[in-house]
Amino acid sequence: MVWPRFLLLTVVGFATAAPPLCLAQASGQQITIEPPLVRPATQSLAPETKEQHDARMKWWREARFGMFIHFGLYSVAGGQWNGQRTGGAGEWIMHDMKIPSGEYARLAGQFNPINFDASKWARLAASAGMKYIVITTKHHDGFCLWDSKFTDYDVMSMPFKRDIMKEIAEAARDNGLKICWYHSILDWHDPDAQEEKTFPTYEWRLRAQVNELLTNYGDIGVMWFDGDWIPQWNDERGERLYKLCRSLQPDLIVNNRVGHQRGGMGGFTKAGGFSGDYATPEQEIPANAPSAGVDWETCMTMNATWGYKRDDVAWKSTTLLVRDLIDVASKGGNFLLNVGPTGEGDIPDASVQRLQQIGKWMAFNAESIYGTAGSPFDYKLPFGRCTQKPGKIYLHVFDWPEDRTIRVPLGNKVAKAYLLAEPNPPLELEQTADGVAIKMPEQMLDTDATVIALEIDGEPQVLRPQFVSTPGGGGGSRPATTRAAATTMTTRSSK
Ligand code: FHN
Repeated sequence: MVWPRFLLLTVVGFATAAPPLCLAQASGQQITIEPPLVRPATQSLAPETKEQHDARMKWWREARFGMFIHFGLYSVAGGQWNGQRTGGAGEWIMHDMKIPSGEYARLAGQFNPINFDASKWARLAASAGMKYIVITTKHHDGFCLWDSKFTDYDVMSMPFKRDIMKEIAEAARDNGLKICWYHSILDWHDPDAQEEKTFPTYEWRLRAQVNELLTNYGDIGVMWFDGDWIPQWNDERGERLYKLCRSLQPDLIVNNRVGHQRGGMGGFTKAGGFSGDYATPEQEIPANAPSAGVDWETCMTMNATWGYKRDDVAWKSTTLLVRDLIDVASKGGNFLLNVGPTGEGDIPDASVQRLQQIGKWMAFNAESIYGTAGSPFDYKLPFGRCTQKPGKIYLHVFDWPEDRTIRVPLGNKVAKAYLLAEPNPPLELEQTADGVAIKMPEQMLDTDATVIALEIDGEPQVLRPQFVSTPGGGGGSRPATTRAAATTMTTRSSK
């Protein structure tokens, strides 16, 4: 440890109340910190105009669909410990099976994902129509999947000795995808993260590692923080971390779990809380479109676990996943769909199949998802969902009408209606006082969802049809669509 430089860094870069001794003590290793590794963090961020904010959020809002990857030591365990199965999610096995930290850390010696092929993962995401990847750099168990100078609990100190963040960042870019980092504030491994007395030391290390992740791997799209519910975390620390992130990468987007006021799995930040750049519902889709201007992203598992769990075969159908993507887009949100690779580094076949099938649907229908805005109808359409673009309305038909007629309560003149996947011949349509009636072919083109495109003049003019009882209710206040929650968590009470 080179004191003068260390002191220098503390003053400029990661100013928290950390006593300088902590680093060496924690890992018992002599660490040399290379300036100029850290650029001084500006404690204040220039206020952003709406135009600047919209420009920063543009790629993300247009992307709509991303891959979430939970990969780490828990992938090696695969949901089992000493032959016992965990009742919770794979990535919570250390906590749920009360595995002593030292015992769990021995998994690191077995972490050797020989089949890990970042290009294969990135190609799969791209082939599914996904536009960005959010991968775990460090989950709650504290193990780091990149080359960190601030701990020896990382891949470079293990047999594997390959920087996973480096490889996946390159592969993502080679496949036209944005690379984004998931990073857990909760850390079961770091001794200083367990109580308030030592937490400032951990916070120093957290900021130093976030600095590495935002300095050593090129442009990062999103910092996806998690584990924000711990009692030691608060909005003051969150805002400081947010500013550090944006000072290192001004175009970066940071989720609301950087703060401490998230309202549970619903994922929206309570009024007055520090909300980062967007809300993060988990395993659920809001019943109605959140108020305009609120950016949000639902993250969802394909089975009932985020991290790999050998015996979890509760796979959702492709139809359900395609319709969840559409449902989210129809309410103006993004969909972050998860994969949990095995300890060998393979993405489970069931996930690969579903992503390839979603990719087939997107191959014909992506235009009705990317860069769209949510439905102009503030009520649920009986046949499915709706997204829009200037001059275009996309009807996503889930339920094929018995009388082969789709009725849309739209006052605009519709110039043309056609099946997005089979535009010719255009569909017959009739305009009435109640809107437009579109004649459908006999067979549903795609049972996951068949998309009809309407070319309209001007802004959508929404009529209030008979089938809507209460304004805006779309059948009254429906509960959010919740999919099987992954785990039973004790420490989640505050979430
Ligand atoms: O505890 C984590 C969980 O393991 C997983 O990472 C999800 C993904 O959003 N987030 C937390 C639960 O809210």
